[in-house]
Amino acid sequence: MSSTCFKHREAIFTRHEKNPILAADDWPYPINTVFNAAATLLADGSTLLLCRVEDRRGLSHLCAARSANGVDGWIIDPQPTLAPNPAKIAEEWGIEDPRITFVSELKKYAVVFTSYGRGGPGVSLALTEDFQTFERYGEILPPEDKDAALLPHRIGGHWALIHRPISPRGAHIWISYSPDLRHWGSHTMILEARRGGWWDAHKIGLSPPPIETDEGWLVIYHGVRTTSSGCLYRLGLALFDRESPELCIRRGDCWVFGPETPDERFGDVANVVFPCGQTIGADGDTVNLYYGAADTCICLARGSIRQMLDWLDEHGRETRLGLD
Ligand code: BMA
Repeated sequence: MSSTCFKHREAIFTRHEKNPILAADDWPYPINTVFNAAATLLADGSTLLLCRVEDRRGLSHLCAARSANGVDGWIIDPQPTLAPNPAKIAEEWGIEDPRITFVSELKKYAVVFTSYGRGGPGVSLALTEDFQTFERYGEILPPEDKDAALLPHRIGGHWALIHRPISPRGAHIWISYSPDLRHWGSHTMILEARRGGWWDAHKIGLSPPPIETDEGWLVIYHGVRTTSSGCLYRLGLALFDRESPELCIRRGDCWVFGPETPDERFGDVANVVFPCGQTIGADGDTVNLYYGAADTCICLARGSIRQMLDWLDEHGRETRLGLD
């Protein structure tokens, strides 16, 4: 084995002592659970989480929670902020797992989320300036596809979307390009689920939107291990070329974060950590990672971009599609 990450002891992410930072009891209206939140910093420096809220029918919508420090004092919208569109069959069973990207060219936030209908999960897009009114583009990539986020600027003149279609080749991470955010092509697989006993065998997906660094796009992705008592969702790291994000430069062999605490181990879906958003601290290095715990509540863990890049330098390796 070429990687030595099994010798690595320092933690990449540190859990916040106030976890869980948001749960169903905090909600201003009756819900079942709140988890898998997108995150962004607003112009005034406050944090907005766009949370996946599951109602007591089992269907999800998105609801905004705002906080000055990103940890507590959340002010939660009194009703759903973005609800499934009743006119769209693709959203019949709800909308889930948003990712937010601020697009400076448009001066708007792009919210990419999973729309869930009888065709399966697909990728939908809405643009907003204020998280009050939304310009809905509908389903931009058909089922079965999810775990998508837009890159914050064009690459070679085209918008770029990372996503996770299910194809006969499996559940791998892809990138697609578009001239107008509506028509998508140049579909390219960029990171493959491994096979066999690996922690990220058979099913992987993008977690929060990629972080742009001088060394490339830093990607936190989830891997799913199927066991005889259910699935285990854990997180790994990979780095992609800044100008050609379809090229994976390095990928870690070991996971860097997984379910450990009771909040993460027990809930509606046990043994799940599932981040859909992060904010970057004023130092330009601290990552505030917001993750759903056991599909039941929202937790926060902190990491460092520099430390993740160093870890990939030391423990990551080049990967070749189809060969791992
Ligand atoms: C995935 C998504 C997530 C969920 C996870 C664990 O497929 O649906 O929303 O957190 O499963 O249930």
